[in-house]
Amino acid sequence: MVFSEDNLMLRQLARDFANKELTPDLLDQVEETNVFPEEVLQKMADIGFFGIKIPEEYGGMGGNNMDYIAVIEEISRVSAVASLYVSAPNGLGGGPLLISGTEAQKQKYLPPLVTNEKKMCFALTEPGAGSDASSIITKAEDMGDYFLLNGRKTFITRAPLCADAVVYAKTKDADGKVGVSAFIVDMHSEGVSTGSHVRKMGLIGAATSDIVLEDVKVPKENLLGELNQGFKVAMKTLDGGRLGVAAMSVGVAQSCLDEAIKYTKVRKQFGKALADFQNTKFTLADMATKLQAARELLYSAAEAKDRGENCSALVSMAKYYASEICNELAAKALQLHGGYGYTKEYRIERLYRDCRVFTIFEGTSQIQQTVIARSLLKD
Ligand code: COS
Repeated sequence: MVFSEDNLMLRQLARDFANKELTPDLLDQVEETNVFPEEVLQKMADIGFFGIKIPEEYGGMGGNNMDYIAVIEEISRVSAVASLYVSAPNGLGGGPLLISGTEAQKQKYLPPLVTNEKKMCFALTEPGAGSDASSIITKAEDMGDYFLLNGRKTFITRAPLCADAVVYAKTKDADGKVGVSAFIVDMHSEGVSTGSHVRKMGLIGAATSDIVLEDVKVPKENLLGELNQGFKVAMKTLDGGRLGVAAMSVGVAQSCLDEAIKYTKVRKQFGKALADFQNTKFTLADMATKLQAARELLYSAAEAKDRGENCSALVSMAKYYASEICNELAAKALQLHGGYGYTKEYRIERLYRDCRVFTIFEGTSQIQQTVIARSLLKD
């Protein structure tokens, strides 16, 4: 793997930022309050992390996927929840605009995402449409001057914090993926509400909620992409998003390994450090090997995406493998901590909770397997 000098500098910048600014005290406070302080988010935006993949003409860095995953990996190594705020404008938030926005839409919506003036979320999932994303029933009726949206989106990360949402809705009375369109919905419009925050197991500090749409009038110019072609935009956006989750998984998995090494070197039982037991050595070696394999897979998927290849299956492999081994490493690292790992005194407890969703959100492991298998079996 060859990294450009710019890429290495950006990685170092992200590592230094995470080590300096994302302090244990701050992260404890985030867990206690379920709020990520705006001033820290603003610092991330000021450095440019919210616009890594956004072209320079819209205020971003104009970087590539390798740049993006380097930053996500380094931030998530210290705080998975902080990395969600970096991934959103570069991934599920800004992604649909970059893929299918008009020039006017890009000019209006992308610069405020980069500066953190506004946040945007991705609203596809519904109570009855999770993995089966094409079975959404939120409706958008063409009323002549505007679209009228009705429906409910669920598990929308950062919804309560967002100024706008990209909402997927049916614009045609047809089954499945046919007739899905994307809309930019102003979250302050009449008829939009978010309901109460979901009480989650991990990633505390990035509020998640439903988005309820009751007779919401959406201006015609807020149709994103072509009418009835929204499903493909969602899938393309998820390719980018899944790469981000793979990077988060590698970052958190690295942290699990770091914690396991640190703890087993100092914890003594039966007269010697845990690290001196062969079982521990074998476990650490196994963890490091799987982590390295996940990292190589992540980098090759990002490189393929940067070359403009059709790499949905490779991205799914990276997301599938990295998120699964991240959970495995978290469980093994916690086991090595024994009873202490089950307490909030040790970082591993939070890492274990935070990464649990990596095999679930932006497509479960089983959805990634489906995407991979389809690419193997297609004629
Ligand atoms: N890039 C571009 N186009 C894509 C694509 C991709 N990655 N994936 C699918 N498409 C296109 C297909 O080519 C197809 O186009 P045509 O109708 O022109 O043939 C269309 O999109 C529909 O694709 P497909 O037939 O594969 O749709 P399915 O309904 O079978 O669904 C899965 C496919 C299951 C993979 C999809 O529903 C999915 O990813 N589900 C999980 C959703 C998810 O990740 N939710 C998390 C939300 S964000 S936290």
